Amino acid sequence: MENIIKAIQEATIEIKHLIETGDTSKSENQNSTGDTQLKLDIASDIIIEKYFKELSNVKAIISEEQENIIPINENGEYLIAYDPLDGSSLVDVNLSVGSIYGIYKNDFNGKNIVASVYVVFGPRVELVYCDSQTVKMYRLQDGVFNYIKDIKLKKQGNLKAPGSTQQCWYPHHKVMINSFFEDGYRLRYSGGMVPDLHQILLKGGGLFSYPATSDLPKGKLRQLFEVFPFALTYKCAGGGAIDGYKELLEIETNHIHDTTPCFFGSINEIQKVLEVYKSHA
Ligand code: AHM
Ligand code: MG
Repeated sequence: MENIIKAIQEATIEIKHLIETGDTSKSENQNSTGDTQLKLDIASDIIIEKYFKELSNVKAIISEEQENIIPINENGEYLIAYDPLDGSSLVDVNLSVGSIYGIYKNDFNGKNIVASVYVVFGPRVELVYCDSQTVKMYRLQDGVFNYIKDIKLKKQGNLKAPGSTQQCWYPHHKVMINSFFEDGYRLRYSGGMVPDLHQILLKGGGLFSYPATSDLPKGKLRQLFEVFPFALTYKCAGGGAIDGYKELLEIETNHIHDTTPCFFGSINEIQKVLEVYKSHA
């Protein structure tokens, strides 16, 4: 696993440079989900693939930006799914973005995730690594990733990051979100899941939601590249991660680009979501 983390660190340093100097315009391609790729998405995908292709303990990789699984070494132990530059459309307005990596064994599904990494590119570059036990944060300083601290969520926080198109929220979801605000929660939503989830983790807790909506009944966020890595991180930080009804890491993946509704948060907030959603099942 150490060589995978090293590869991610090296790719991160190159992607940081790309974000600082690269072209933020659109390419002419679409990814599997139908999003028009930015030139930055494609370039960061190429950087990551270059590093992972060198690793003999990696069996295969799959990127949010590519249609198919890329085999690396038949005898490798690990499978890696990654979103090279999540929230890339925020670079041109200079908001934070991130990379997300899920490391799996045997098969690409929630039950088989063994580690996760995300990187936040903000005023500082921070890398958060979860090995299924602890959640450790590192900061890039003078070209080196220095350990900063372990991350633990409180049982309850006061931040709320409510994603998706509000016009398409189901009535019970709308009532639930309003009730969080009536209870004193403060709105924190940038449109980049990496910085939004990082903020909730570091400020002690709260709730991030990207629900099922009338326009996207299966949500928007992709299971393998975005949802499962953060589900593992939140669980190991002492919080919860559900699709509204059950644990995210227990849901079935039928296709590598499947999406799911998702809620990540401190355990009290996750409990409240379960109560509201169960009463509308
Ligand atoms: P992307 O992978 O195309 O960048 O989309 C993922 C992003 C997440 O970072 C964020 O939480 C979500 O899309 C925001 O979507 P919305 O604007 O619909 O709330
Ligand atoms: Mg993404």
